[in-house]
Amino acid sequence: MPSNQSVGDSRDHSEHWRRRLIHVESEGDFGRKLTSPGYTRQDMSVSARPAAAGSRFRALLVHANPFQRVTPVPAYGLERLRTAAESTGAEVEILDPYLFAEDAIEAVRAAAERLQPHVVGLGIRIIDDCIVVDHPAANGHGPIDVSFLLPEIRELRRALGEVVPEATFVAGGAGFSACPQECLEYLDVEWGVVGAGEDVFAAICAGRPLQQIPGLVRRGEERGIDAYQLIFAGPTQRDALYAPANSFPVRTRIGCAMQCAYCTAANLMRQHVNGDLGAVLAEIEQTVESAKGRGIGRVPIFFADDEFNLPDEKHSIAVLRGLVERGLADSVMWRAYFNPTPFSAELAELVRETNGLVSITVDSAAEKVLAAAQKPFRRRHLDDLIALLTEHGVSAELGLIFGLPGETDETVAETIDFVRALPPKIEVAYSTGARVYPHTPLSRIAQKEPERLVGAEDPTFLEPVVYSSPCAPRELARRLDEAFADLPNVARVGVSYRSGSTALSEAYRTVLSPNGKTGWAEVLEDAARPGDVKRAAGEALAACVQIAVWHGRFDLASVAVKRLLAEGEVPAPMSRRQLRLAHLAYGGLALADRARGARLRRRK
Ligand code: B12
Ligand code: SF4
Repeated sequence: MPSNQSVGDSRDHSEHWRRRLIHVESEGDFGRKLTSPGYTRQDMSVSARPAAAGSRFRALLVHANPFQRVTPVPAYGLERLRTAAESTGAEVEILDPYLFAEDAIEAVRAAAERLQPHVVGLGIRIIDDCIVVDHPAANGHGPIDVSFLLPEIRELRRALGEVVPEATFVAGGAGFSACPQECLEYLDVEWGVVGAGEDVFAAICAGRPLQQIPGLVRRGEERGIDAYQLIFAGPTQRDALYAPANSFPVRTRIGCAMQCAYCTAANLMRQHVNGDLGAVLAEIEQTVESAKGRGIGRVPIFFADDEFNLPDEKHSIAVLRGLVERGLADSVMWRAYFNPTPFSAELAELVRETNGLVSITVDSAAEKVLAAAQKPFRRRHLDDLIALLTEHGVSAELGLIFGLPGETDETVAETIDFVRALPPKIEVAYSTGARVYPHTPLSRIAQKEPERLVGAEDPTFLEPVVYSSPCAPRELARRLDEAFADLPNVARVGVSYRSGSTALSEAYRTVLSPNGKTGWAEVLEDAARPGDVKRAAGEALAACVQIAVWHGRFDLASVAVKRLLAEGEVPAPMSRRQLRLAHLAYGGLALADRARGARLRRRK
C-alpha cells in the first residue's frame, strides 16, 4: 500500500490474500530472509546466481547516500547497473548501508570483508540535500542550511579502502555526474562514470582493462562533465529490499535539451535520449506485476526523467498511451516533473486517465526572472497550462525558486500574486536562494556577482554556496512565509537531512530485524510526530504499513494500521472502513504466520 493509496485497493483481493498466504508458506518469511548482512545475495537476479557459487569477478555496489535515513528511495541506478552486468556472470551485490544499518560504516566494512570485491562502485546520487533554508530564523544556524554529504561519504570510502585496499574504486551517480572531477579528488577515488553507467559497469564486470573502456573518466584528466554517457537499456531487475514507500522510479528518457541556469542537468550540454518504448512499458508491467504479488493494490511510479515532457511530449504521450493499451492505467498512480510547455489537451487527458500527478518545474512567474534563468517557457505558457489542467481535472503541484538571477522586489511580488491566484487544489512548494553547482551557468553568474553569494568560501562551488537576489535566503524565506501564511496549499520546500524524520529507515530496520517487534511502537510514534513539511503523519504511518506488508510482516502491519486509525485523518483516498478491513486481514495473516512458525518449530 503506497503512502497515499487506498488500502481498499487491495482489500477486495481475497484471492490475493490467499495467494499471499501460500507465498509466505512456500518461500518462508521474506523479512527474516533479508536480515542476513548480505540480504541482497539471496535476491540476486537469476543470471548472477551461478556466479555467486564461485565466480572470479565480484563487485560491491554501495549506495553512498546518507539521505536514505530520511527519505528512502530504491537504489535504482545501482539496480540498473546490476541488471546490465547480468550477462557477464559476475557476482554483483548492492548494499544500502544508510537504510538497513544503524552503523553504515560498520555495515560496509562487514560486506567488503565478506565479499572481497574486485570492484567497489560508489553510487553518489546526491552530494547535498539542496535545502537552502530549513530554519527561517537564523538562530545560530549560519546563513544557509544546506547539508553537504560528501564528508560523510568520504568516511565511508575510507573505511572501504582500509578493508579492501586492492579493490578498484569507481564512482558514479547523478550528484557525482554534476561535478565528477571535484568528487574524485574529494573522495580520493581514481575512476568515475559521468551519466549512465550501464555499459561501462558491464564492461568492468566482463574484465575489460579499465584504460580501454570508453566512458570511464580518470581523476585529474581533462574530461569531466563532457564525458556524459546516455546509454539506455532495461527493463530493470529491482532489488527486493525496497518497498514503494516513495514510489518505484522508472526512467523513460535521459538528459535534458535545456540549460536552466541553476540546474545540474545544464551540465549535460543539451544532450538527451529517449528510452525504447517497449522496454519502458515492460519495466512498468513487471513492476506492477511483482508489486501486486506482494499486496500492493495500485502501484506508485515516479517517472525518473529530468522533465517528462521535454524536449517534446510525443514520447510521454506514447508512454501513457502504452499504459492504457496494456491495461495498466488502473494499476498505477504516478508522478513526474514537467516543464509548463509543451502540454496539449491530449496529454492532459492521458495524465488524468492514468492517475498522474503533474509536478511542474516553474521556479518563477516573472518574465524577467524566467529569461535571466534561461527557463524554456514564458508566463503565457504557465497561465495556459494552469487553465488546461483545471479544465481537464488533472492533479498538479508546482515548485518555485525565489532569489534566482534577475529577481527583484517587484518580481517577487509578481510571483506571489501568481501563487495567490492559483486554484487552491494545486500544492505549491517554494525555496529561497539557489544552490550554485559547479560548471552550471549559475556558477558563471555567481563569479560575477559575489555580493549575492552566501555559504562556503569555495571558488569551485563543490561545497554549498547559494545565490540569492535581492536579499539573503533566510530573509526572503521570512518574507514569503508571511506572504503565504493564509494559504494552506503553499509551503516551503522539502525534507532536510538535518531535521527530516528518520522514521521510514527505522521502519525498514525494525521490519528486517530478527526480533522485529522491538521498537515498532516507537517507530510509529516517530512517524506520527509532526516534522517533515512534506510528509503528514497519516502518510508516514501508511508508509510504515507498506514497508511491513512488503516484507511479509503482517503482525507489524496490523499494529501500524491500528495506529493509523487512531489518527484524526487518514490519507486520501483511504477510508476508515478500508483501514479496519485491512487491520483484520493483516491480523489474520499474522496469526497464520505464527501458526506456521510453530508448526515448523515442532517439526524440528
Ligand atoms: C526522481 C527523483 C527524485 C524522487 C525519487 C523517487 C524514487 N522513488 O526514486 C524524489 C522526489 C523522492 C527525490 C528525492 C530527492 N532528490 Co531527487 N531526483 C530525482 C531525479 C529526477 C531522477 C532520479 C533517478 O531515479 N534517475 C534515474 C536513475 C536510473 O539514474 P541515476 O540514479 O542517476 O543512475 C544512473 C547514473 O547516475 C549512473 N550511476 C548511478 N550510480 C552509479 C554508481 C556507479 C559505480 C557507476 C559507475 C554509475 C552509477 O548509472 C545509473 C544508470 O544509468 C534526479 C535527477 C536525475 N535526472 O537523475 C533528482 C536528483 C537526484 N535529486 C536531487 C535531490 C537534491 C533530492 C533530495 C535530496 C531532495 C530532498 N531534499 O528531499 C531527495 C533525496 C532522496 C534520496 N534518498 O536520495 C538532486 C541531487 C543533486 C545534488 N544536490 O546532489 C537531483 C540530481 C536533481 C537535481 N538536478 O538537482 N528525487
Ligand atoms: S528544463 Fe528542467 S531539467 Fe532541464 S535544465 Fe531546466 S530545470 Fe533542469
